[in-house]
Order: sequence, then structure tokens, then C-alpha cells
Amino acid sequence: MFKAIGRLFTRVKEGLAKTRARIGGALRTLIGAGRAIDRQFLQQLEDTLLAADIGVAKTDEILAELKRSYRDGEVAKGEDLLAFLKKTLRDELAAEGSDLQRAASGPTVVLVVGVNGAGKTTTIAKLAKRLTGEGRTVLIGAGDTYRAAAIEQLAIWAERAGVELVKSHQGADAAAVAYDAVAAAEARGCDYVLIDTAGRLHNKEHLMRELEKLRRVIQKRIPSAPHETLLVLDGTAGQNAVQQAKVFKEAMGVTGLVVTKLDGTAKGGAAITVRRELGLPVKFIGVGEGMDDLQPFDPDAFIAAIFGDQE
Ligand SMILES: Nc1nc2c(ncn2[C@@H]2O[C@H](COP(=O)(O)OP(=O)(O)OP(=O)(O)O)[C@@H](O)[C@H]2O)c(=O)[nH]1
Ligand SMILES: [Mg+2]
Repeated sequence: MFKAIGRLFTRVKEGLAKTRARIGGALRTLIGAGRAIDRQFLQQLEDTLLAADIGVAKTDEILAELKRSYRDGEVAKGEDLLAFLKKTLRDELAAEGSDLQRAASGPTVVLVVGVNGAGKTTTIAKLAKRLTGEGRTVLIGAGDTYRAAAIEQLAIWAERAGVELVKSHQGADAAAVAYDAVAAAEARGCDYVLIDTAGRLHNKEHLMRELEKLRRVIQKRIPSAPHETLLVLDGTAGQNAVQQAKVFKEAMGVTGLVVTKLDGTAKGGAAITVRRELGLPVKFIGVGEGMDDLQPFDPDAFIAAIFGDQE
């Protein structure tokens, strides 16, 4: 068990290597020399936090709080500062757990939304693998009927994850596919039904209308569904992700976030910003393209990984 946790921790750590190199490296340089906390130091710290996409508002808040702590003698040297930063960021992230909400009875319906290329389809495949690994039965609905390639991509992923796929042809009514998937999951007594959606349509209004319709149609079958609406955000989108999240939250009643591609970016801090500005919990993070590269979001592991702590 401890070994498994250790392995998981290592994966998250590897995935966040770039963010760590950015923040951790810069901080060590800043602090290592036993520097005084002066104007230049604060400027460098500000640059470091902004580069990791902690966000302007949060960075200002951290610096103001740091100055106050310094004046009051709570923070005097580098190690204090590090502890202070970790605690501030961790508290920000630890508001609630990352478990998926479950249906009281029948299948739990998870709708996965997000802009084109964010990682929705990949996340569904990873989630299916993870849930089947926990002994759950899963069915996937290919609700992205906009692109033919999307249905084929999902068919390959579903086969690899060993789960059933409900699909239709390109251009078919996405809501009808979602309805059929939920009906099939009910008929088979599945624990979860994961529904993929399109990330791009003719325009944004069209996309939002289709997603709303999809929701309404699912509710005809199960009034309490979807039990989770996960918004997938590309972690490399940095502060743009915040804007996307706002649009989807308003239109779709998003209940949680998945932040992907954190292996390929120094901007892991966007997870902190989105959490803060939208009040939405980060449920999972994507740290690679493989089936096992989706991890439940763990604030402690995330902060430790960013700062390069030892296990
Ligand atoms: N490095 C890395 N790549 C990822 C991650 N998640 C997804 N990707 C890659 O991002 C690309 C887009 O992923 P998709 O899952 O197809 O994205 P999507 O949101 O379904 O895209 P559309 O269907 O076009 O809207 C693929 O090449 C994935 O392999 C991740 O956590 N890390
Ligand atoms: Mg897709």
C-alpha cells in the first residue's frame, strides 16, 4: 500500500517536473543564497509565481501577506518563506475532496465537456481504465458526433480499457447517443456511464446549445443526472483556462475540473487560479498521454511535487 502511494507520488512528481523546475529552481536560487527579503527579492518572487501561472490576484495577495509576516517577524529567512508559500497554496486547494459524486441508485452519469483539444476523450479513456481497475463497471457514450475521427478514437480507447461503447455515426444527434448510452448503462446495471462531447461546433453558441440539450435529454432518463459534469482544461492554456471555465460553468453547471497536460507545462499554477476564481474543485490531473496518466487531485502531493520535496 505504501509502495503504491509512493509510486503514485513519483508519477505526479514526474508529471509536474516542468512546473517544479520553474518554481522550485527559482525559489532555491532566491533563498539558497541566504538573501534578505528586500525589494529585489520580492520582485523575483513575483516573477516566479506569475511565470508558474499562480495568477496576478493570488500573487499580489501572497506578496502582501509575506510582507506583513516579515514585518511581524514571523518570516525571517528562506525556509520560513518556503513553508509560508506551501501553506498558502495548499490551503487554497484543499477545500474539498476529489472523489466523484455517486448516484444514489442506478448508474452515475459523468458528462465530460471542454474546448477542442483540451483532452476530453483521453480523459474519458483514462477514467474508464481507473474505474474498471477499482472493480466498477463502466460504459462510454460517444457523444462527440461532430468528428468521425472522435468516434474511432474512442472505439480504440474503449477497447483498450475493456469497456462497452455506445456510438452512432458522424453527424448523428449527440443527445440521442447520450440517451442511448444512459439507457444501455441502466439496462446492464453499470456503475458509471461516461459521456464524451464535442469541443467545437460551428460556433460557441451552437456548442453550448447542444450541450444543454444533451443534459436535458439525459435527465428525461435519470432526473438527477448528470451527477458530475467535468470540465476538462488544458493546463498549458494558463490563464486562458480561467475564461473557458467561466463560460462552461455558466452554461453547463460544471461540478468539477480535470486539468490535463501538466506534464508538458511550467504553468501548473493554473489549477490554483481556476480553483480560486471559480470555486470548482480539481478532481483529477492529467500528467501524460498514457492510460495510467490520470491521477486524483491531491493538494499535498501537488504542492510537494511543485516544490520538489522528498517523500
Ligand atoms: N502530454 C499530455 N497530453 C495529453 C494529456 N491529455 C490529453 N493529451 C493529448 O492532447 C491531445 C488532445 O486530446 P483529446 O483527448 O483528443 O482532446 P479532446 O478534448 O477530446 O479534443 P476534441 O475531441 O478535438 O475536442 C491528444 O494528443 C492527447 O494525447 C495529458 O495529460 N498530457
Ligand atoms: Mg475528443
